[in-house]
Amino acid sequence: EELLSQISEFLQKGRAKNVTALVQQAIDEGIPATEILEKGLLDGMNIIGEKFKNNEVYVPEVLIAARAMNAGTTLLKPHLSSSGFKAAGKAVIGTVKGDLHDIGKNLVRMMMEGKGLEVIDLGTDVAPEKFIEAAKNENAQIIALSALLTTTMTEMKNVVEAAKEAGIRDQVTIMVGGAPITQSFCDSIGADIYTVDAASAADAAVAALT
Ligand code: B1M
Repeated sequence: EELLSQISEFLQKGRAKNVTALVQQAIDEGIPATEILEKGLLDGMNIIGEKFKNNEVYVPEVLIAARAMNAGTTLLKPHLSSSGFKAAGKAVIGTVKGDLHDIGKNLVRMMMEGKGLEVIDLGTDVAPEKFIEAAKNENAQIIALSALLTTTMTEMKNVVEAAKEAGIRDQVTIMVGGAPITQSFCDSIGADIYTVDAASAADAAVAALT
């Protein structure tokens, strides 16, 4: 517990080296990866998020905290992947156009990979045409979209429309998620699946493939 709150505190300070060292220590001590993620890394990110909202910290601090977060989750990746059933299938994933938030998207990718899916990560600020082009070229069954801003979530609708225009709408499952996304938003834009977190996104992807 002490160790996990230290991880949270170093993450808030953006100290990537300390975060990775302590995450490794926690893994070595046998603390479950999901616990390290939730009570260490995500706890720290939530506190930063609150302070960001209240103007107690600014973009540069949040950015270095996010780097520390991504460093920590990369280390956790092999341990997050749940064993058991592995699905064969391909997904393209990205954060929508205009949106640079990538932590949630990276978690979804890791969890999907943990379930055996091949995931093509298009990164952040991805235009609708890019998603469609990649899905076609890669023969992906799933397009997974992440958005963190109320101003960019509307781009998800453009991806659905682009899939229709390209004639591939029936061949792909379009998944959406991110803090501002809801089930009713998903329904309203004609996407297929909304999930609240990365683990359920991976489960839903597997279900969609089988
Ligand atoms: Co930004 N930011 N940010 N930010 N930022 C938020 C999102 C915000 C809520 C902060 C706030 O004001 N309280 C706010 C959005 C307000 C709104 O639109 N309603 C905000 C803002 C305003 C901005 C800027 C506009 C600030 C500015 O410049 N003035 C700017 C926009 C830049 C841009 O994108 N064009 C900006 C910039 C940044 C940083 C670059 C500094 C940094 C991002 C760095 C990075 O990602 N590499 C950043 C961060 C880190 C945040 C907060 C603090 C944390 C986000 C995060 O990573 N959370 C965030 C505040 C907050 O969320 N409390 C905030 C952890 C992550 C694991 O959660 O991504 O939600 P999340 O993923 C979750 C679920 O949503 C879900 O799974 C994950 C959990 O398992 N999920 C999916 C995500 N994608 C999914 C896809 C799925 C399924 C589930 O299916 C496909």
